[in-house]
Amino acid sequence: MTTTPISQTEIWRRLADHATAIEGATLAQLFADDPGRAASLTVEAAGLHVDFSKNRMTVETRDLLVELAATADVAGRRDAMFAGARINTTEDRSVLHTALRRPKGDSLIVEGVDVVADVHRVLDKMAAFSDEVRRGRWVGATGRPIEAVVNIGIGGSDLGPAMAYRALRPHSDRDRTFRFVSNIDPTDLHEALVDLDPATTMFIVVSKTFGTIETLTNARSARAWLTGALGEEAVAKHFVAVSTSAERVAEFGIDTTNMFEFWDWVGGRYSVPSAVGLSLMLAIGPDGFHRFLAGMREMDEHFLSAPPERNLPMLMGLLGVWYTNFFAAQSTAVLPYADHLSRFPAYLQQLDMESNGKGVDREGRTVIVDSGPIVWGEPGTNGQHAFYQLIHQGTRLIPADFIGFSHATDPIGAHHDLLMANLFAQTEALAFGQDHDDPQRRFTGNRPTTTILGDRLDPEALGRLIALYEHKVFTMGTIWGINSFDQFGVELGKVLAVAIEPELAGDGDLDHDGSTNALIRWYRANRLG
Ligand code: G6Q
Repeated sequence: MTTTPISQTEIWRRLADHATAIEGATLAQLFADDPGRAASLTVEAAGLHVDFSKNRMTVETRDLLVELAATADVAGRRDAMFAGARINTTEDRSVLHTALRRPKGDSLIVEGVDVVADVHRVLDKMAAFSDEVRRGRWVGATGRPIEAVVNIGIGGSDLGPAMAYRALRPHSDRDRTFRFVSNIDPTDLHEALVDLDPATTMFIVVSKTFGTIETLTNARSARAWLTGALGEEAVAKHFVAVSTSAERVAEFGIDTTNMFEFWDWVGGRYSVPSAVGLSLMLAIGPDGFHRFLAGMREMDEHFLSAPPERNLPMLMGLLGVWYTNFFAAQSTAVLPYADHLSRFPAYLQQLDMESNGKGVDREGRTVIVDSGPIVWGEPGTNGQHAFYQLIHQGTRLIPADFIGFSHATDPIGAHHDLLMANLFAQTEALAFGQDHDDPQRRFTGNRPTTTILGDRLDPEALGRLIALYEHKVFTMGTIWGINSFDQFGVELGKVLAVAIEPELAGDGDLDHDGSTNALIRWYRANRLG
């Protein structure tokens, strides 16, 4: 069935008219006109307090955006995703990361298989393994317990666990060291291993396909480092794998009894709640990991059941579309006022830009309006002393999410109050600006922000935040008619370098364009010098 592109619908035209009508209204005016604005545009749900009122919207905008969601059938597609329909049409797959956090005892039969039972079989295996390692009962080849865990993976097999480990470090077992190796640049592996002892080091090789060149190259070099010290037999006690391909894991030389399975219906960038999160479970323990899953589930249930006008991921996604398509915003900033969330923006870059960075819709047509925005950010207050200048006084409109917590993770003196005072001050200044006779010193204000507050950065809160953004991205992709679950742009990169690598060490003729030929010749001439 062919659908009407969203930009040709009646509601899109009404939104365009409405955008023109409220374009001139400043946030200062909107607050003056409606004293109840902060209350009516704040949503308290799923453990979060989210203030949308400093956005360039009115209640009427919200209601029109809710109509847009209905026209794009966000709710229908959401239900289809949760039920296991093959909504990833280009790869003919279900999209079931939400099944990864369903409780034990639930059941979801997809094409004859109870996927929730499968999920818990693997979660139980992960928990048993984690307990062994954490209690020192899993010993290495020389009989010593594991003191360091090195996760080898890239993209979706790295960003989630690396971000989540950093976010939840205070909840982790501090006696053990955790490292994450992703880059093919040899310095990444070198730095990770330089002070580790092979006898007490465990490697987790994480690759959905077990065919990714960076991961396999790093894993082979790690194996050589281990076996050089402890011999070939050591692999069985020091290497485990996380993958969908038992065959390739066995081929690599890892015993499949030490393999933790996941499924092709889990996209890489959505995989941290699967076995891909094994390093996180080793760090924070099975109970901590289950709390993380419970937080995700809480947001899933909210996304499934809350009415659109109080549905956090839907509202965030709708606002994302509002700014991208009606205010020509090119980027969006995510600014966590929690240093432990320092990798959260990088994680969201993949989640959002790999999902919605597409120019063709599900039906193969060119998407004629802008789609996925550029996502960026750094923790506050650091960013304030760097790039906030451009958000305050630059020429571009950059909607920003400010994330903060009422409790400090590591309380010291008045630090946390100062941190949060900065968050509140920034959103106030961005919205209302500051007048000045000197235009250089003038802050025009009217710069939109959404403030997302939680109680404390614990496993549940991290789970809620991740699921919040997953469903935000889903909402946006659905409105644009995009398949948010494939990544052909990444796959091209996986094959291109393979052809050039042997040319670098050779001296044969080159058949690229003039620039690439010259660059390869320069490298050949200089690489051994
Ligand atoms: C994620 C992407 C991509 C992928 C990596 C690693 O959604 O598909 O980032 O996760 O390329 O792939 P493997 O896990 O197969 O090694």
